[in-house]
Order: sequence, then C-alpha cells, then structure tokens
Amino acid sequence: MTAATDRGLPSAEELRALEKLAIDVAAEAARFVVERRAAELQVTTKSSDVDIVTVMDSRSQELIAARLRAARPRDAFFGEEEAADGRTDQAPPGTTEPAGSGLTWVVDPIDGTVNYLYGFPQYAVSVALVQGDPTVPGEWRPVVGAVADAVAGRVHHARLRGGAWTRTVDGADEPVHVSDATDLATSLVGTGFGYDAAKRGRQARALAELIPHVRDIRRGGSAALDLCHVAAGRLDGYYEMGINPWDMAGGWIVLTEAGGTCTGAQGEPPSSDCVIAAAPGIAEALTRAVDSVVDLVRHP
Ligand code: LIP
Repeated sequence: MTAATDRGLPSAEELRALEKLAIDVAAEAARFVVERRAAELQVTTKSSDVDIVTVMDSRSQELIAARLRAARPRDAFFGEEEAADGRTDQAPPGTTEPAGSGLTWVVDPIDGTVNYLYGFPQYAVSVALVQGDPTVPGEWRPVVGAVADAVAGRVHHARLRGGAWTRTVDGADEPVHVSDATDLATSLVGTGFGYDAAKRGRQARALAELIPHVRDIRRGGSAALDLCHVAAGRLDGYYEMGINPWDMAGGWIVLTEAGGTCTGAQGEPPSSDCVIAAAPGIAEALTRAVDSVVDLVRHP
C-alpha cells in the first residue's frame, strides 16, 4: 500500500468497536500467560538454540485466534506461532487468506519470549488489525492495535485517528504522547538483537558506531513494548533490524497515534530489514544515524 487509502477502511464507529475487541483479547491473553506461566513453560527452539517458543506462546495464540475468529469470522489471521522459521516477512503456513473483509489480525501471542522464560518483566501480548498484506513491506498499515504489558497489567492501545491511550489496571484510559526531544545526543534510544549469533555480532558493531551519538541505549527485549515506550516518552527513539510484522504491528499504531514516526531505513517502509521509531524532534537525526550503520548489519 504505497499510498495509504481509506478505501475499505471500517467506519470510525466500527474502528472503536474493533479497538475494544483488540484490548479485551490482548488483556485476556496477557492474564492467561501470567497466571499459567509456572505450570506450562515447556520450551522448544525455532531458528536457533536461543530462538525459543514456549507452550504458552502456542496456547496464547490459540486463545487469541479463537476469540477473534468467533467475533470476526471474515477477517484473516496472521500469527507468529505458525511461522515455519518464525523470523521472516513470509506468511506462516497457518495464515488464513482475507476471507472477505480485506482485514488481517496480526498477533504476537507473547512478545519478549525469552524475557517470559526468565521472568524478566518485559513481555507483552500484541493484537493488531491491519489493512493490506502484512507479508509485503509498504503494502500494509495497522488500523487498530493493543499491546498488553503482561507484568504491569496495562494495555497500550490505539485506533486510526483515535489517539493513543494506556488503560491502567483500574480501567482508566490515560492519553499517551511522545517526548519533546529535539537533540539526539541527549536522547534515550531503545534497540534489540536477533537470534542468529552472526547477525547479533553485526548488530553490536552497528550499535558501537551509533552509541556515542545518543544519551544512552536500553535493550528491553520486546519490540511491541519498546514502540509503546517511545509513544509514551519513556524512550525518545527505538530502532531494530530483524523484527517481524507481529512484533511491530500493535506498537506501530500506538506510536503514530501518539505523535511519533515509524519508518524503515533509507526511506524504506518499516519491515524486518529495519524499523525506526522516533519522537518527531529527533526523527531525522535518528534516521540519519541508523542509515549510516544499517549496511553493517545487512551484509555479512
Ligand atoms: C522479540 C522482539 C525483540 C527482539 C527479540 C525478539 P519475540 O520478539 O520483540 O525486539 O529484540 O530478539 O525477536 O521473539 O520475543 O516474539
């Protein structure tokens, strides 16, 4: 979708209802994975010995898919845990074709899986509804998103043109807005690293070039939450190379509805190649800095 269009977009009233559905389903799945963590942590690996999936990833996705398919049978579903290799923009075998609505639910049943395994308190459930084909960079956009911070019990959520909000544990919705940062050198920037050891080494070398130009770096371990941290001003920016549509879809719309920008590197759209999230005052400087190191990661 090179030019985002409103053709086929649900009405404002429908988007409000879809946002509520995303919030409710993400919150229920987040409660589920927290409550069942101790009993169900059997672990297997995917693309590498450190790319893990727990039985709770699968059970969370089953719960989410059941709720969404019951409520929205004509929508397609694109979840992380059917993916054969789990780390590409390719549609996983379990992806259902748009059955008529032209809309697809893009779901990460546990984002921050390694954190979940270790009990490190940064993991989330991300539920997003997107227009277009989420397997083709530049040909899709999120229109509704909910990122449930499973440990904090909060849900960061947004719908197109509906603003960005955090639902607190007592059910109140608080508005969310990016920081007013204008100087990259004093900005706090998040990032992350992949599961492939060689790529991780290249990402570290790229970070070594970039870190002298920012205040400091934070590596939280959940892209969905990192994007929401930028949306709320807890980070001024975030970039990562190698995240997937399910990692980014929910946090992407929370970020943009909070006044932030979400792009790829070198003028590209956000994709598994690169995602750059920023408060508007540092967007150009952060993009320039990431553009200058992205090839260090792309090419072995
Ligand atoms: C995670 C991302 C994170 C990245 C991790 C991992 P997962 O997704 O959210 O940003 O740095 O390596 O890919 O695998 O926990 O769903």
